[in-house]
Order: sequence, then C-alpha cells, then structure tokens
Amino acid sequence: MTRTLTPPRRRRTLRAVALTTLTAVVLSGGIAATTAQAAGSTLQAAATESGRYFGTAIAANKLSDSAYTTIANREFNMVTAENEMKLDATEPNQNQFNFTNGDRIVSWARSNGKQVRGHTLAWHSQQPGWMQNMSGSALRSAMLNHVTQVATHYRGQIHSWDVVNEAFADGSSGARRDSNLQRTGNDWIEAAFRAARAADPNAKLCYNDYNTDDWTHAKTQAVYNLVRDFKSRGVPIDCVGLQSHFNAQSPVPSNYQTTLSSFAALGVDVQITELDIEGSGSAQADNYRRVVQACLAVARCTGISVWGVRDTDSWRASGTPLLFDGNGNKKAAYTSTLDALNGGTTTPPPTGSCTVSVTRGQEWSDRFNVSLAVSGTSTWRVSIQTQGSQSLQNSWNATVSGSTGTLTATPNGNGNSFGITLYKNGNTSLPTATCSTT
Ligand code: 9MR
Repeated sequence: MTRTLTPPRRRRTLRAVALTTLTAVVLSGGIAATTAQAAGSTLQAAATESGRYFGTAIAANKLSDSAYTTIANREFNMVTAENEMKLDATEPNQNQFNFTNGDRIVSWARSNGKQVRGHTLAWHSQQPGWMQNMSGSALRSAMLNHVTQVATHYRGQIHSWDVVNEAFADGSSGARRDSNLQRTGNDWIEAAFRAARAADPNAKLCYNDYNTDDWTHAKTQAVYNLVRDFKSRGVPIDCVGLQSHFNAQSPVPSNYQTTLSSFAALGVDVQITELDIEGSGSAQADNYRRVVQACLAVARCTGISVWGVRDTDSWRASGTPLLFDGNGNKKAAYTSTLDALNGGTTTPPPTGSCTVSVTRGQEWSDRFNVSLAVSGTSTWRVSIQTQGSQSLQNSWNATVSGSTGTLTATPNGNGNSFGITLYKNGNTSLPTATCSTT
C-alpha cells in the first residue's frame, strides 16, 4: 500500500530505508485491509509494487472460517468466486437468478478493499439441468440472456469477467470443443463477448482456458488465433486468462513466457487465473518462482491468481498445489513466490495502465478516512465508488471532485498517495476505486 512512496524502479536500493519508514507509516495509519506489515511482505503488497495484483479463488462456504479469511485478507487483493458465479449457481431455473453466494463473495471482497474476477458467464460445464437439455436458437438466446443478466447484476463490481471458459478441445486438433453451446454456431463466443460488453462496459472481458500454457500446443495456438481474429474484427476482448493448472503430466513449460508475451502482443492483458502447481518442497517452489518471473517479465501480464488459499482448500488437495499448507503455514512455494514478486520486474507496467490500492484509515462515529495509492504512472485519474449514501467530507494530496456516488481524483502535485474522509451516512464499507492514466 504505502510502497508507492518509493518508486518501484528504485526500491532495491531503498528497501532497507523503506522498510523502517513504511512500518511506521502503516502502524500510525491504522490500515485495516492488510495486517500491519511493511510493503512487499505479503503477496498483494509485493505484486502491487510492480502494478500487478495477486489473487485467489474464494469459496463462499469458507467465509466463516477465520483461519481461511485471515490468510485470504492478508495476502490477496483479487478474489475469484470458485463456483458461486457459475451458470448452475446463478440461474438454477431458467430466468430465475440466484446471486446469494456470489453476492456474499463480492460483499466480502468489497468490504475488505479487494477487487473481483467474475467466473464465468458461458461454459459447457456446470450448466444447470434445464440448459444442458437445450439446443439451437433457444439455447443461444438463453445463453445470451444469462450473460446479460449476470453481468448486469454485477455491473461496476467486476474487474475482469471470464466471459467464455474452456471452449477449445484438448489434443492436437486445435478445434473448438464440442458442446451444446458450440453447436449453436461458431459465433457463440463472440456473441457472448458482445453481450457482456453491453451489460458491463467497464469490466475487462477475458477468454479463459487450461492447457494453453505451452506456446507450441495446438490448443494454445487455437486460442491465440481466436484472440487475433477478435482484435482484427473489433469483437470486444480485453484479456486472456491462462488457468495454469500444473502437475507432473502438465509441467510449467519452458516457453511459458513466450506464451504470455505472444498473447500480450495481440493487445490484450494476460492474467494467470487459476494457478496451482502440484508437488512440494523446493521443486514446487522453483516452479512457482518460474511462473511469477515469467509474468513479471511481460508488461501486460497484469496479475496472478492462485486457485485456493490452503492445500486443503484445493480441488486437487492431494497434490498439495497451493502456497499454504492445511494449517495455514507458509510453504516454500510461498516464500519463492513472494521473493520472485519482490525480485522486481524487468519490464515496467505498460504505458496507459495503473492500479490503485484502497485502505481504511482512522475512523470516527460519523466518518472514516480512506487512503489511496496509485502505482504505474504519475499522471492518473482515479474513479472512487462510494457505498450507499456515503459522502465526501474532506480530501488531501489530490484534487477530488464529486460528493457522493462516483468521486474523481486527480494529482495536485503531491505524488501518488492521497486520501479522503467519507461521512458514513449509515454505510461503513470501503469504497472501491479504479485507475486510468491521463
Ligand atoms: O475448483 C472448482 C471445483 O470446486 C469444482 O468442483 C469444479 C467443477 O467444475 O470447478 C473447479 O474450478 C474449475 C474452474 O471453474 C475452471 N477451470 C478448472 C477449475 C478446476 O477444475
């Protein structure tokens, strides 16, 4: 959060000084979104230093487990609903939507100052029964209605949507995966993206898949060609998600960075969306380090999410593929990931891109302070979405316009860290913020 006081490029030399200073700042600032630790000492803090995020999948039914939420809150600043925004969860009966568990995750994320990845709007798997039995134009309409309704419900609250998930076949064919959605016509993917853009124009729209990590694989090439085609024809797409589920059969490929940079060169962000690597000890740690270093070396690789908090939370629990063991202890893979994130990026974040962190400050009965820190650029505009009827009382170190709803902040010569005081007016949740360069 506070490491924006130290420009990323200079942080190696200033680290010792920065740690001392930052600890004091954090303690006196009363930052609540993370524990009182120096910049770079958690995954989210270290990732933010290079303008990236570090996220995890979250399961709604674990939000009552304080060991789980303590780690999740401390280490991650991006949250993906592991199952709660999927088709079967959100539309169990046709045109009857259920957002209860998805909303619980968004609410937890927002009240803890985190952003949300939406997963997923259109997928052959985990369809509700009624959809599995549909085909043709009726299915196409139902799918588009689903995309529209879900993206509209979460409009303004989603950093990136996995609009379409896993639409390509495994193996050497490079073909689309056969599914009821695919049989509605080859243009179903672009139709889904267009519907998502119309419903939530501010969310980044991603195509997400697995086994797309090795640049030489037919499936990787097929997704690459899809993205290239979409970009050339103006189909709205902003990002590619590489799930990156790795194990002995599917190891981290030696050309992983080439894959990331090749997608990025098409003019999309690349996000590592579901990272887990089976194994243990130094071998696992080394694989995590390689993945992080590959992302840091590619300017448009903008964030990494792991697919769960502790090994015991994983869909592949027996493969112990995550960064914390079942007791919540940091594994060697955690340390190598953190060290790699702190080892610095050789490529600065892309021009035209910035991120902003939001942390809670001092609180009074009627109002509270919010600290914001921009990284990635010195010429920025931050859009702050207040919650409920909250209204602006005061601001410092930035020019802030608006009084309730959406506030806009721009630099006033005092650097990249600024703050606001908000009247609660009955709502104590942290506002959310997005950053754009000017
Ligand atoms: O982790 C998810 C697990 O809890 C579900 O049972 C499973 C059902 O399909 O989905 C898992 O998440 C998957 C994700 O949605 C898409 N990529 C593969 C993930 C692991 O299977």
